[in-house]
Amino acid sequence: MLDPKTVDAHVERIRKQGFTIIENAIEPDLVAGLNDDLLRLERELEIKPGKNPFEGFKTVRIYNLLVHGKLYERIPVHENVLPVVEGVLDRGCLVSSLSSIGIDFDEIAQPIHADDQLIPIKKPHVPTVCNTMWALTDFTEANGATRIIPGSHLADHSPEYGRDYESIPAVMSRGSVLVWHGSLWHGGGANRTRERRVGIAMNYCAGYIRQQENQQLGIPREIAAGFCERLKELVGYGVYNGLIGHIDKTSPMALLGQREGTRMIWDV
Ligand SMILES: O=C(O)CCC(=O)C(=O)O
Ligand SMILES: [Fe+2]
Repeated sequence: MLDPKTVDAHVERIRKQGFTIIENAIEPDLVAGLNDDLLRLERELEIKPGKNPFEGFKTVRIYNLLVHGKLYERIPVHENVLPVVEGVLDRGCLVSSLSSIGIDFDEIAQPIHADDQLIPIKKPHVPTVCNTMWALTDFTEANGATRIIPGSHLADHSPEYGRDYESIPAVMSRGSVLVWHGSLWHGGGANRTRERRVGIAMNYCAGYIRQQENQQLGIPREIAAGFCERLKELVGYGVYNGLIGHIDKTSPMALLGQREGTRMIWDV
């Protein structure tokens, strides 16, 4: 578990340069388990590579991972990553999407973009999105490590889609995690090696904006009922600041059979 000083240092780096890398954040057995299970899912769900320049033509993505087994429930709440995200957004943050991204040989670089560029608010702005990339293999310049443009989260606009920008590769070892401000300009790299670059895109957003993947409708309620309490909150069964997301003045937690403990705004 990260100590508070280390968490603060990562949050400060994200504030200043737009990103940080948490080295060796994930236990090797979890990395290995995820790698194995993603291959199982790819086979069983017959996942095929993307068919557009954004998702890639030689890139395999599996979405909505929380419906595919208990192993994936360990990702959003990970104690070496979530505190940094909470420092950037706040404790009311939400899971925005959870998917895998496997970049295969001969894939070209993804267009540089900002993950929050479809949110129409004037830039630069406070982080509304905070995304993380778990390296399940080493990330190298040659195999498609995420390309980033340090400091670009402070720009007053998003990148022009399809234009070339100078960027650096977020090189990191298997088990490390890249965390960035949603306004940072970045994109997946080109893979010139024979080995797949595997990452988990664990994306979060602020508790007051819409999640990219609809977690409450996309995850069957019986599955969500089996989540730990923090994960239930993170997928949207909590309320933000005691108000946002309520149902008839109560927390949606009640839908999961959870006894009501949330202090609502009206109780204050
Ligand atoms: O695969 C990567 O390294 C980055 C992917 C990405 O930025 C995205 O799909 O939004
Ligand atoms: Fe992205």
